Amino acid sequence: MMKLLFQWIFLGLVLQLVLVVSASDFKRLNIWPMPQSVSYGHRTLYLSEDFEISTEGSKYPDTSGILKDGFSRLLAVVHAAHVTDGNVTHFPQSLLLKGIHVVIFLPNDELQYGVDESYKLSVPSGGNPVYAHLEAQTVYGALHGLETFSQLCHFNFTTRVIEVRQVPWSIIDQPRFSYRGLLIDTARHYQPLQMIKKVIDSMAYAKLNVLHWHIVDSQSFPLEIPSYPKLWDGAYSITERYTLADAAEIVSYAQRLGINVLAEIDVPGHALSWGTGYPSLWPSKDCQQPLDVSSEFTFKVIDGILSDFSKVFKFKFVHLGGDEVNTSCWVLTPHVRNWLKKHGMNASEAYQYFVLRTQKIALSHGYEIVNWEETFNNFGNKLSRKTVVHNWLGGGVAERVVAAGLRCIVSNQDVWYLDHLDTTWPKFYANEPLTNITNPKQQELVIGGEVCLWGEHIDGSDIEQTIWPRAAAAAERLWTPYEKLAKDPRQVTGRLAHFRCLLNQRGVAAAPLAGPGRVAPEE
Ligand code: CP6
Repeated sequence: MMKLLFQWIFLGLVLQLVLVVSASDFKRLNIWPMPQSVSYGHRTLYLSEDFEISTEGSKYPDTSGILKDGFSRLLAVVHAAHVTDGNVTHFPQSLLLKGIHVVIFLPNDELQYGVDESYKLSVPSGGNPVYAHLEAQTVYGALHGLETFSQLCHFNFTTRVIEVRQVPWSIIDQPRFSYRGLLIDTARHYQPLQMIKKVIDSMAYAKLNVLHWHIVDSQSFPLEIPSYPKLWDGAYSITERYTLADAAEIVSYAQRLGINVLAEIDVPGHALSWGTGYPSLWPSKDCQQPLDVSSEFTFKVIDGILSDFSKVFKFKFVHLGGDEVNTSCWVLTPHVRNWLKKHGMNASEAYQYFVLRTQKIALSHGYEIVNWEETFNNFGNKLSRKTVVHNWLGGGVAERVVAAGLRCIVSNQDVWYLDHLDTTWPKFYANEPLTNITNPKQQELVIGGEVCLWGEHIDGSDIEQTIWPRAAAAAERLWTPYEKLAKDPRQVTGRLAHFRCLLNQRGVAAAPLAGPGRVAPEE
């Protein structure tokens, strides 16, 4: 009889535990993007006032201070929301989280495409002293782990200290795609250096890892190019410019957060501003783009730009554009028309010649190449095998690109263009890069995706609320294993709303999930 009673009590306890865990599943598992695997309990620990990082046993020397800075940022963000004026000393030692023990297995901090970003994070439910444990192959995996840890921390308004609830935690995580990008456009509107850095900070919160910097375009040329110093005569003004040192600062700032910078020159179609300083780059004074295909000087300038780029932009890819090329200027300008005739080319062959010659220049500077999809659509079989084709014109091209054995980045304008204000976050969430691609070898060629914020209508005053929270929806699509993604985006509304509040608390002007042009998923 007693035995039966105990059995019932035991069963009751187990049931209760299961219920607590499953009931809190939706409400309280507020990590964004969702990790590959998560388990947690129902106890609480309190962050010690001298919460510290320990790196004992780590192979990584952190000579450049990347991990140390990552830990400082962790402390800053968990303390950002409120003044933690509570006193933790009355809690038993066994409930005080003393620090986080970080073990990194690789000694170097080279950041490149495909770097190992995995990590394992555990927070025990007690001990003496109590330490969280973080293991990663690289310091960049460790930074992701610190970000996840920061999202487990909550301010308690009664005790006024920071808690880690739901311990013990055990999290194993790694990204689904290696390329998780955000495009910003500093040619249509200049963005101050500080704003670009702020965008980079916010990308790290969502575990995005490539800043695609569409630096220059037809409207302006803000970047200094020492080889051809008059190019930035095409800047909007004397102040709306970046020195090459500014660009190097952006690259180094991003790298320290695990983010690569993909620099773009969009040739030959989106380059009118280049001719402000060097008018001979235009076919003529009154027909100013695309760049003059008939002139050797055009390719010299491209070579100079990519040579200067290679000193600063260390990502293995450079973006060479190649989209929206209207060749009518080439046909209408007498000296270009004569050149075409002499070389037996029609305008579309000249477009191909331009793109392929530019690819060779980029390869000679050690870069692999990204090109917008028109290049593939027009002469895909001629592109260098080191080309990644960047989709934008809608769905469907990725299947053809990977079937042709080339790599692809997905940025379908119907669902991943942030400047389209009427595209709602559930659409961002639901866009699946591997749609209709079932062959595993072909799936591997889709290296990831990118959300694009074109700058025609965006400047420093509204860039953050136009990026967030919608970019975060795409960030989960690109990070989280397919099986763990919500089939219906409405299931993640609460968790995404929580993440956007977190962004607000960290000083990022992320917009509400509902509002003008951002319709709530319930509607
Ligand atoms: N600028 C450049 C743009 C766009 C592209 N390239 C663009 C085109 C259509 C839409 C949005 C952006 N503004 N250089 C296309 C890749 Cl809808």
